[in-house]
Amino acid sequence: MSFENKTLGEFINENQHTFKYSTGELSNLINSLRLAAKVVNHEVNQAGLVDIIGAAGDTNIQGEDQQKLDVYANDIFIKTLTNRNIVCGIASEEEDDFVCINSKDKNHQNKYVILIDPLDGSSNIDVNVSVGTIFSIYRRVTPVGSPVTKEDFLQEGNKQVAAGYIIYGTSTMLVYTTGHGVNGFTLNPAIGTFYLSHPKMQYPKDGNIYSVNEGNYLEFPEGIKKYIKYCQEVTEDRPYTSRYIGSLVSDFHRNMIKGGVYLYPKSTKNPNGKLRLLYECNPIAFLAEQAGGKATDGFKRIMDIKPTELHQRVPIICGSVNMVEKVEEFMSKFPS
Ligand code: AHM
Ligand code: MG
Repeated sequence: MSFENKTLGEFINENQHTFKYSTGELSNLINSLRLAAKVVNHEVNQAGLVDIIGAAGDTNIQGEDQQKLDVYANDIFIKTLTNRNIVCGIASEEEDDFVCINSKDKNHQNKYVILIDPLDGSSNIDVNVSVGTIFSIYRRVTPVGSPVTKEDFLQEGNKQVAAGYIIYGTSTMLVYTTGHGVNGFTLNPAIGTFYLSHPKMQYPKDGNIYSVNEGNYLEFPEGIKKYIKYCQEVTEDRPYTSRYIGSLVSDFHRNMIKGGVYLYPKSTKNPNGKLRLLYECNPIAFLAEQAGGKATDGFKRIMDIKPTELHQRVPIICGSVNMVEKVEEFMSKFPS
């Protein structure tokens, strides 16, 4: 990656005309996410300095309380988007209810709502494993100028206008789609600029990686158990390799580059799976499809599920088309 690569800012400007309703508002929104990502990245990268700067719950040298990183990330994303007056509502994994912005200003014209998981996989932070931010953006369905309602957030994933994630890993990347393919940008931390490093990302049609928490094996439905055994069978092109970080963004990112399938199925303990439809599964499904992959709950397309709750959970299987379809084959033969 060099200075010859396009920057994220340049890319956003150049592609603004491809948005269906081009007013610059969505570009501003993505620009704000870029800014918040850099702030959160800075903090995540200090997490290892916990012995020096103090752990969450401690008081730092300025007498401020040290926040847990997921709470910190939530504050940064909400403040950045609120202060820039860029969306009319935000829903977050960290907030019980959605946040309405500009509810008292009848003249506000903001059209977009955002749903966000500010720091997914945060249990991995203490052990220096990658975490991520996931976001999903919709046009509001209630009239512009009025306070947002639940209806604006409970939209099917197929209505998303943009979605993406930021991965705080060995390098920090912002990967997003506005419905015209998936592009990945890597942060050059020395100068604080994201450069286009992964243009037009594509899921390989096939792969040999399966990613699932096999500790839950005995609680999985029969179809998933049979699929896992299929992955382990010795044939010409199997056994597949098992890779599970336990950080959705990282597992998804690796599988998109190398080819693989990620599964968080239902289990007897979690009858609806664990992951949240609106700010985890839908944005991941949009990215998967835009990269030529697939995302289902084992039977139907994730993006066609009609949401009923802000924090609703659904089972998810996503990744390389042929691998996801193989899982669906097992699920239809052994549905319970
Ligand atoms: P979180 O939103 O509480 O961080 O949980 C989501 C994470 C995903 O990143 C990851 O894929 C999954 O939970 C791992 O769950 P498990 O530990 O049950 O395998
Ligand atoms: Mg999460």
